[in-house]
Amino acid sequence: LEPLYERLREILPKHAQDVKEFREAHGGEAIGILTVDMAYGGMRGIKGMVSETSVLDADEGIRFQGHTLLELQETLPRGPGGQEPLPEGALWLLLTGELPTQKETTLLSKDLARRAELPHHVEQMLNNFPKELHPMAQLSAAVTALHSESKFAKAYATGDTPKSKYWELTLEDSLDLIAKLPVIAAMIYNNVFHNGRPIGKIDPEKDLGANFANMMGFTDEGFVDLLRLYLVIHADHEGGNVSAHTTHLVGSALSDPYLAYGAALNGLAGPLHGLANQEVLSWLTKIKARLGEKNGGNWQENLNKKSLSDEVWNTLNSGQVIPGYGHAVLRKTDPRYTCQREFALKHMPDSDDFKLVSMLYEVVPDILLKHGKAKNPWPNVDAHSGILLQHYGMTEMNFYTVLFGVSRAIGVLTSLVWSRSMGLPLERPKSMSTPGLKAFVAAA
Ligand code: FCX
Repeated sequence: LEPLYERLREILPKHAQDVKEFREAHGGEAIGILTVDMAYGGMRGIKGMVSETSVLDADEGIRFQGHTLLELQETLPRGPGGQEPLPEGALWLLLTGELPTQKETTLLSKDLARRAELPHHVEQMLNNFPKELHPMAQLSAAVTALHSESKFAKAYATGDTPKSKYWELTLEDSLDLIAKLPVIAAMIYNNVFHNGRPIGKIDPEKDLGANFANMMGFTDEGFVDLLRLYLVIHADHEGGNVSAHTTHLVGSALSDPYLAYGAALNGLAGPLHGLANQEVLSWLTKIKARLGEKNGGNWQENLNKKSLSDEVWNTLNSGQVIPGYGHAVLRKTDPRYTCQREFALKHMPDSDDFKLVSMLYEVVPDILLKHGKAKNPWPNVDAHSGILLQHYGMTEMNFYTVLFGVSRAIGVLTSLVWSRSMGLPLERPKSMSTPGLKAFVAAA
């Protein structure tokens, strides 16, 4: 992987120097105001951290190193026989800021295949977990246990590793982890849902998405391509979301990438974050059951805007959120939703589940606006992913957030590499108590 390292040895130190000069010239300039509501309100709108790999625009959605997802679907190298971009290409782009060639992407695929093997103790641990333990808890525990492999932690412990070496060691661990995640995920999938069926061997000639699909027992080209798209669009969503921010925060203590990402996965496992994709599917399943209740299970016959509106209002009136809708930053339909909708229009236009999701898209935003709470009534990434997976036979919804977890590593770990190259310090914002805030306001 020398070409990638060579490129980064040019790009990252230059960037760190640029940041140093920028801070020397403008370090004291104000970039926003802070209000009492922001301190209580989950820090929404506070520009309080730097993340170089991607930036989220409220209307337009995410850009990876300046490129929209739509552009990336066109420009990133594709897998053999596929139409969707390769996650390895997104990884190269997020790391370097440059679009990779097909050759560079293939180089990365081969390198990751070489790094994929798990240590025996992690395999053993995964095989010993009870099937009832949620796949996300299994994933985060296994990732944390991979700490034993950390090159960063070992080098740090010697006491004579200069700070200038931190980013390379962080990158080594990150690539190792990104390569091992599909293997861990496939083992969890096969253990929990397929009686411990062996995952087979990684094929060094295949890309990460193809190997991942194959290890879980899927060979359909459509599914392989969906997985590639899935792994690209979930990879990064700027720095403030729970999984990215956790990786940044824990990594800022110089905990190695395994420890930092293990922590992030515990945040991704929450229903307001990554678990929403599982929640969407279980909500759709309940809606279908109710629509089919008086109809011998034939829910399709009762599918209309009126019956769906009733279901949405029922959910809201019982005090629950509509999973897959709303966002802390976005104020329009998430382009990650649109990518998946386009995929469905191409590959499964006649699917009943797709009709259901599409009709919800017509119904939910107006209802959320009438309900008057959510600042963003539009769908996010999680509203669509489940039914695509169902279409290809991956029906185990408890597993869906694990796929998100395999993907999210690509963005947040590359961001960690950038952070280490810039020498960003321990994150430690100031917190206040309510009496302290009151005294501050009274004195102002
Ligand atoms: N349904 C019902 N109410 C909603 C709602 C929804 N989909 N989205 C927001 N609201 C409510 C909030 O619960 C809040 O109510 P409260 O004042 O009683 O606490 C109010 O509207 C204001 O919230 P808002 O500022 O719009 O949203 P937040 O930034 O606080 O939260 C999330 C953003 C995403 C957490 C919120 O929209 C939500 O709960 N959505 C459903 C879960 C979901 O889809 N999560 C996945 C998000 C993302 F894409 C990901 O990380 O994977």
